[in-house]
Amino acid sequence: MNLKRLKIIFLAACIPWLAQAEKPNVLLILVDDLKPAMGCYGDAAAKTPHMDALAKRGMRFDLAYCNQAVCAPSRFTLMLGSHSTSTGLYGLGSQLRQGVPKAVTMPQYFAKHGYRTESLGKVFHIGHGNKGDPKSFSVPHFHDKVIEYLDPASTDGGKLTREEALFTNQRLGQIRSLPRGAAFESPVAEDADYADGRVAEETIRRLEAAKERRTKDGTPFFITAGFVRPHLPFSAPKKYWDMFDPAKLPMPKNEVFPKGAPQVALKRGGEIAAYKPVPTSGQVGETLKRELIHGYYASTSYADAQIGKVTAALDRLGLAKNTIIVLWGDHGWHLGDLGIWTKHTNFEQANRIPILIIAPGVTKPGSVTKQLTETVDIFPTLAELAGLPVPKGPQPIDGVSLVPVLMNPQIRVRNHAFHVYPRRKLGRAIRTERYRLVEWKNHAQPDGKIEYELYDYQSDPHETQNHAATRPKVVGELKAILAKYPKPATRSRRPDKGRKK
Ligand SMILES: [Ca+2]
Repeated sequence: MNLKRLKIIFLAACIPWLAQAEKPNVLLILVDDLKPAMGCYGDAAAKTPHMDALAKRGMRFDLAYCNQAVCAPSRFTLMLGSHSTSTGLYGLGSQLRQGVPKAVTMPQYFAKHGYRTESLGKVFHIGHGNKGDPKSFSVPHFHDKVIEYLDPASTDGGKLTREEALFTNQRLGQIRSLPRGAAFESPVAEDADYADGRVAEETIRRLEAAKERRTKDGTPFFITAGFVRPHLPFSAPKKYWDMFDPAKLPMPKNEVFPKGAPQVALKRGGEIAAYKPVPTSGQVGETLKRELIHGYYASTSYADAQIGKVTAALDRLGLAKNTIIVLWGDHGWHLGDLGIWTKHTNFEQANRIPILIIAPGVTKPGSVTKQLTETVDIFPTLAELAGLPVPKGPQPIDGVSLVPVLMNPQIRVRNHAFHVYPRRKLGRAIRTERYRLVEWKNHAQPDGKIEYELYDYQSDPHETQNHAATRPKVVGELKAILAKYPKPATRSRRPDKGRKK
């Protein structure tokens, strides 16, 4: 008997639904721009009781990283199990079916194996020329807004704002002629006055229908629910803002770039400056800084409350015992640390993400692992948990299954995480438990200058210093890991002129 067969028998013994040949359901919860600013990750300021409760039910991944810190590419890596360096899908306007026409996405793969797949809210990035991927789902996508305002003052009295236009594929060639919308608003409002409340309500209706279907004909479900806060603008009902005393929120401690970091790695302004009253230079004053941080925490609590409604419905319907739940943030967020706001960097705060996995009968409640994890690992992990064959693409599958780790948090299936961010050069990063190496290289100019960053999270957790010049041995070891990665795919063309968001 070979090892693979033994492993299947072992797994079948461990996972009740494999033994009974009964497929588990999957509920994938995506949260836009959510860094681990959550109680369960030790953030004392955060108020996230529902996500904390999820962490208590399964496994928390403490060293989880996105593969690229921007919405659309990050979601492609999740849905394909492929790095953007394998597909060329680096941009907000990158088109999945142009770049990888025959790709079989994770939900498509589950559908091929008898699942009914559904999607609600922000799943694939829609906007900047992108329209989602109908092939991935059994039924039409339930679409709702990302950029949303209730207060007319936020939109110059109801005008179409730049970000609203970008996220709804309107006036894409004339974005600069449109007014900026507000960075935040806090009206007295009901949860369902904003998209996340409506997405939660519809997800609950879908779960109810899925339960009936499962009882009637045994069809398992794969439902992906995408929540948009804490993505900007921080539009959330006042009651969530009122949960915080802004004077007590943590302010950034280090607001300067790391010493010795190459220019190409750095960022000022960008997305944050697309919202008023942020100065167009992107400089954020002290009062505004506190308001933005307040908005991020309030928006996170609002999203958390919607997630709580969905998980309560799962329990009420008796689905929790055979439903795998994954909670994932699409990338991290700079809250003024290093003087940077939003994402789009290769630094720790933009790339570290929350991942929670609850696999009934596999994960122990309240377990925690320091296994380095990437977004691309979720596809092969869910496939194995569901007893499906190992996904083979046709797109390159860069992820590894985390099932051994789910069964034992001490086990290691990889020794680093890989992520990238493209600027004038492509920044490819290797994150180990202790270090991060970033290589900035223009692959179209092999003789061009290559620049390196090295951060040591043991001695310098806040990235105050680039150690690349003084630690050649460590740089050499990490470069050797990077050298094993294939040559990065060239960028798939962007059909529009939308900016990075
Ligand atoms: Ca995002």
